[in-house]
Amino acid sequence: MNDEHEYQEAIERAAEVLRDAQRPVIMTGAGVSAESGIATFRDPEEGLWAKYDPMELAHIDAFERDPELVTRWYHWRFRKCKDAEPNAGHRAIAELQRRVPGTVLVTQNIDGLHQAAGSEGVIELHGSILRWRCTDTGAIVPIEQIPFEEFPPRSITGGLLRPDVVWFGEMLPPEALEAAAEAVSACDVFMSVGTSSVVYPAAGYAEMAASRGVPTIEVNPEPTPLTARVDVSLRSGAGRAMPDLVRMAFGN
Ligand code: BV8
Repeated sequence: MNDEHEYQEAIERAAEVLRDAQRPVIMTGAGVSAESGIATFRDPEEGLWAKYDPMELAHIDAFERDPELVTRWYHWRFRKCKDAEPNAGHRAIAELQRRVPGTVLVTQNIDGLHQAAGSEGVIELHGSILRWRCTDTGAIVPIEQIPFEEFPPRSITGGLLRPDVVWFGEMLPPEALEAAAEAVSACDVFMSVGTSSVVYPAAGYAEMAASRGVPTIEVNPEPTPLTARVDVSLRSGAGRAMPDLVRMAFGN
């Protein structure tokens, strides 16, 4: 059977599942922003950062060791996000939320593109690059208020400013963890879109849903540790699969 035929069959199966869902959970990773031109964690980053491993830099130890390097990296990533537009995958997920009001969107991404596509109530498991935080007072500073004339930037009280994201080795925000766990324990469909499914606790949610007998769907052009476990695997980019799926499930 050729890939295209398999893809069409899988879209139909996934649409059948999604059509009846009242409380789907959609969990996204860096792959959903790939078609907006934002490199994922495992793509080689172009230019200056090709020699650094994102898994090394997105770590509290890296910030403590070299706050200038880490804040420069995040400022560079922010400039990529700032120029990026949501893609058809982000827009289809926002459309799904409108079609099925009980949908809960949980993202590992920090780029704000789901919100830019019109998604609401986004659970940001790993925070947001659009917010920075004073390491002294905890005060939150929107990125547009930071002049970035010095690295690491400092708050008005002189404390170091860091991105309001969750680094490896850091706890996730309790309110996000709680909201995500609640949504996963109540969902009737679980979709994993554009994530390598290797980072915990996010990577554990699909198993939590599957162990309740909830149908699971994965959208990823590559296999992941989850692929063998899900009920339907859409081996495609989210920019194609998500619009196809929403159209097949709910019509134009
Ligand atoms: C914590 C924010 C308690 C910053 C990120 C249990 C078991 C094992 C390990 C652990 C565990 N519990 C904790 C750990 C340690 C660690 C962990 O999971 N390590 C892994 C590597 C084994 N977890 C933590 O430290 C977490 N903290 O649990 O607190 C604690 C505290 C102290 C000590 C122990 C425990 C914090 C994790 C959060 C880290 N922050 N991001 C930033 O963005 O800079 S993680 C970052 O990488 C992402 O946010 C994401 O979560 C993660 C993986 O990235 P993905 O989103 O999946 O992207 P990736 O590039 O990997 O994959 C992209 C995918 O897209 C690919 O599969 C590709 O095929 C696909 N794709 C490509 N194009 C497309 C596409 N898909 C669709 N369409 C396309 N067009």
